[in-house]
Amino acid sequence: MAHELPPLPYSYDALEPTIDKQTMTLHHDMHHGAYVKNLNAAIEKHPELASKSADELIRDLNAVPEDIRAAVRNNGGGHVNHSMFWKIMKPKGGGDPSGEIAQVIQKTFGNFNDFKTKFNDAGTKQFGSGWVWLAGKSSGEVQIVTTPNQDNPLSQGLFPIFGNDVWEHAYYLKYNNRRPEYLAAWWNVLNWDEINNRYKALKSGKTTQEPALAHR
Ligand code: MN3
Repeated sequence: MAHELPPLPYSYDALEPTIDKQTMTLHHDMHHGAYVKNLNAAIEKHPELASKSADELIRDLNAVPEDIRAAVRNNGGGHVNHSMFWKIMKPKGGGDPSGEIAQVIQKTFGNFNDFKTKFNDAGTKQFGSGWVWLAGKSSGEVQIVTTPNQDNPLSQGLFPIFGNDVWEHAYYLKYNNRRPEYLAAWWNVLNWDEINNRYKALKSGKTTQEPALAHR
């Protein structure tokens, strides 16, 4: 069975006005669609990897044969990153964080506003294409990290609790070159329930079985 593009869990216009319908359509169908297609094309050359989830593949890139390693890193990463991204957003989302993640943010960063400022600042400074994340260790400790291209914290031994896509394809149609404006608006569509599910998965050590993660 090949890797599959997961359907968007809401309609293409559901995140308006924060993220416009055309951006969502292109981003999901074309960009994420291409990562899935290219990942499958790479795996076809090494059928022994067919049973591995995309998470497993990018968690241990050194175990991937060299001739497809870059393709798996970019497209497997793209698949995992975007599968997370659609789910950690929702219509009428946003507001203050709730549950355990709210406590962790307060403990680590002092308060939610300071955390948002640091996260947005890191996303603004990520040169070129990439992602900004809240990533965690299995101990439950969290930190803000950025990754270039479609790299994922899993490849550095950290778990991606949630992240924002700062590739221009994620915001350019509506925000043009104003990345900080997109970063600031994005908090209005966050799905804190899903983010709490991901944090619980991290702490319980069930991150490879967690259905919130991208599987085939
Ligand atoms: Mn993207």
